[in-house]
Amino acid sequence: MMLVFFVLSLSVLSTIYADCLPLLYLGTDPDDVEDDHIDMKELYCTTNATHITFLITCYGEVETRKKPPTLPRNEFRVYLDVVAGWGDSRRDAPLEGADVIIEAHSQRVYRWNGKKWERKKTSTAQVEVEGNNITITCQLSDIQFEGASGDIRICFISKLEGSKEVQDRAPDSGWYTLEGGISSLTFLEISAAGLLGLTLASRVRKRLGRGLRDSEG
Ligand SMILES: [Ca+2]
Ligand SMILES: [Ca+2]
Repeated sequence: MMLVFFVLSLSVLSTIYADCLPLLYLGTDPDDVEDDHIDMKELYCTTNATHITFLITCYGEVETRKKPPTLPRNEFRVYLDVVAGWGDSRRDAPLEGADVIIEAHSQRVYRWNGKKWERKKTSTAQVEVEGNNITITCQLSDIQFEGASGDIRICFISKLEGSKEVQDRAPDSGWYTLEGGISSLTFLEISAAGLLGLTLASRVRKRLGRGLRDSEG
């Protein structure tokens, strides 16, 4: 058993060494929208010491604007619930409890100020579209990271350009959860830098143990 863990830990380490940004799989969303180019399929997230990146994969090729920069023509938003007990709690809020919105199509970042959504003018998300994928990167400081304690909840929404109606939501209900928040991921990366390999191995062991228990239970 120990040997298996050791080998697995090594392979995890080498994967992380390779690019220093382990992609964390958040989930798959069904083929539930007629327009494949705004139909979200797989959602990922990754982070390093300073930035967080989201990856949206769609069922079809993402349509882009004609003029540079290459941004999605239709609307893609990432909703984050970073600070527990704070956020948009209006009755008609599309996502109750959200406190940050990142827009892929406009590169804008909004924060909930207690009453309404306020654009953070100093923040610009870096957005890249390639085939079926959209990557959205922003600084950790832009997403109220300093206020984060515990889990971070993430939800993605897509709309046709200018449409009032949401065409796709991923997940279909609830949120994806980044367990332990960003600090746990950042910690993973620091570990991968070779400072705390053993600690990482033990974390992987714990995680695997939990996975095994979950699959048994
Ligand atoms: Ca979908
Ligand atoms: Ca969906």
